[in-house]
Amino acid sequence: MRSITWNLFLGLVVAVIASGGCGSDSGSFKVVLTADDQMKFDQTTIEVPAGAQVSLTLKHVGKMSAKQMGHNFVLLDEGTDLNVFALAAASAIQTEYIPANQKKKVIAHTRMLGGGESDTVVFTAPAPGTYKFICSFPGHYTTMRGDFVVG
Ligand SMILES: [Cu+2]
Repeated sequence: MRSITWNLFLGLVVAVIASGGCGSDSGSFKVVLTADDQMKFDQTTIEVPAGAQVSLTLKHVGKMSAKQMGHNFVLLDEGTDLNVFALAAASAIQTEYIPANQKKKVIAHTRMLGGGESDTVVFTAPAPGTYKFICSFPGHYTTMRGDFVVG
């Protein structure tokens, strides 16, 4: 019983350290974004300082598999036509819905995740401006999109 309590306590400490939210430490700016089985990100605006090294973690907090309800985070360059990108992405199943012919438009992206999974991508924030991020799983970008503001 005692060890169960202790393990629970340790688990909590780890969870608190791991959760983070938005914040910065030693040069890297941490962002934690979640996605769920309702085809939604928990944030539609992400703000980061210009020039920051961004460490962005996407957590799929749902239960569905990557085949049914896969989610990723794809940050697109300014001026990217979302409809054109998403259409190309929809047929890029071999490359986790990152289309090879649109790769130049991708600033950073995570893996495609199923429920319970997470992935972190580290990248340097692009020039100040407002960029779009989406989930490139077929059909998801209509609800899973937001502004990535570098300021
Ligand atoms: Cu998705």
